[in-house]
Order: sequence, then structure tokens, then C-alpha cells
Amino acid sequence: MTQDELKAAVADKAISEIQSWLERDTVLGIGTGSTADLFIDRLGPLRDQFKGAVASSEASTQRLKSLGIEVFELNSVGTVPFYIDGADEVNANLQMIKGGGAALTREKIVAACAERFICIADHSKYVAQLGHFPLPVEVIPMARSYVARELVALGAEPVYRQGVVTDNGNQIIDCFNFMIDDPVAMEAKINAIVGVVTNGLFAARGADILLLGKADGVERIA
Ligand code: ABF
Repeated sequence: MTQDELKAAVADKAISEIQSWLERDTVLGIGTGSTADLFIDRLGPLRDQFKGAVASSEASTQRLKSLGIEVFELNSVGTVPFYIDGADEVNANLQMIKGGGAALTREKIVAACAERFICIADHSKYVAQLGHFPLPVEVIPMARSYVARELVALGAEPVYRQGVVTDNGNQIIDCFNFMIDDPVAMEAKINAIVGVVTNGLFAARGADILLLGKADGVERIA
């Protein structure tokens, strides 16, 4: 199976996971990226079975709306029963690196408001240790150089992601060559640097369910 077929398989499985829970007043939390896009596409035909969605990016908002799914402000919704999103890396504890698509802050906010986080990923994302994928850090623009120096002190090789402005008007630094031994501690440490909006470690609040696409089918890890 190709990577795209594996992504499609986990998107299908995520629909099966939530479909029986959908009610007229259900608002779903929806992530960003190519795997999340496939999930959004599969939600289109179900749009009459639930109320709408909260999205973690402008791109996902547009995709949802194009399928006739109403998109709500998170502040008007409160909590969501499910947040469904992809990842750049995920480990056996269902801790993740996210933010390759620069939507990490909104993703983390919606995830924080979710009763259950369902991570959908193909097996190439499953790792023994987080850190092969460069960890994204969203920064307030005027703090970029300062934050980069602090990240060097933590052992990372920070690289400014040129030309990218987040949906929040901020910038992204990617941390290369930065293998992470203790994801919960490192998430907190980086977030404590002045000028950091958030970082792409989703460890304190990881996923609750991982749907992992493999050649022999979708494995459900919870
Ligand atoms: C989002 O999309 C991100 O946090 C992550 O960066 C990315 C994964 O993208 P894809 O599904 O395209 O691999 O979930």
C-alpha cells in the first residue's frame, strides 16, 4: 500500500470510531494536514448527522466549509467530544511531535478542549524516540533570536522556517538534531522560554487513541 492509501485507511477507521457517537448537537475538533484532509473529506457525506466543527487552521476551516460543514469558534463551543488530527511523529506512549504544517498552537488549543484525541497516522510516523522530525516552536517574531539561543542551550540546532507566518501572525523555529528523552519535561521547558507561544511536543496532553495505518491493516492503540 502507498502512504496515501494508508492515510485513507486511517481516515476511514476514524470515521468508524466516531460515527456512532455523532448527535445533532455534536461539534467535532478537526486538525490539519493531508491525513486530516482525508478525514474531512469523509465527514462531508455525514454532515447532517452532527452540528459542525472547530478547526485548527484556516486551511481546514475552508475545506470543512466547502463540504457544507459549519465551522464554529472554539470560544462559543467549550469542549469537543473528539479531536481528530495527524502527527509528524508519535511514540508508544501516544506522545507526538506536531506542527510540520505550522498549525501547532491552534492544534494544541483544540486538543486541550477535547475529551478524546484520536491521532491518525501511517506507520512511517511511529517512532521509538521523538526527535528525528525537527521539533517546531512557534515564536513571537521579536523574540526569535533570543528563543533560538535558548534552544541552542537546550541542545537543539534551531533553524528559522523562512517565509512562514502562522495563522496567529507568528514565526516558526525548527529544532534539528534534537532527540527527546523526556517529552513531558522538554515540552514544559521550551514553553517556559519567554517569547515562545508553544512548541510541537504534545506530551503532557498526548493522544488517547492512535489509529496507525500498516500494510496489514489499521492498528488501534489506546
Ligand atoms: C498536522 O499535520 C500536524 O501537526 C502535522 O504537522 C501534520 C501531519 O501532516 P500529514 O497528515 O500531512 O502527514 O496534523
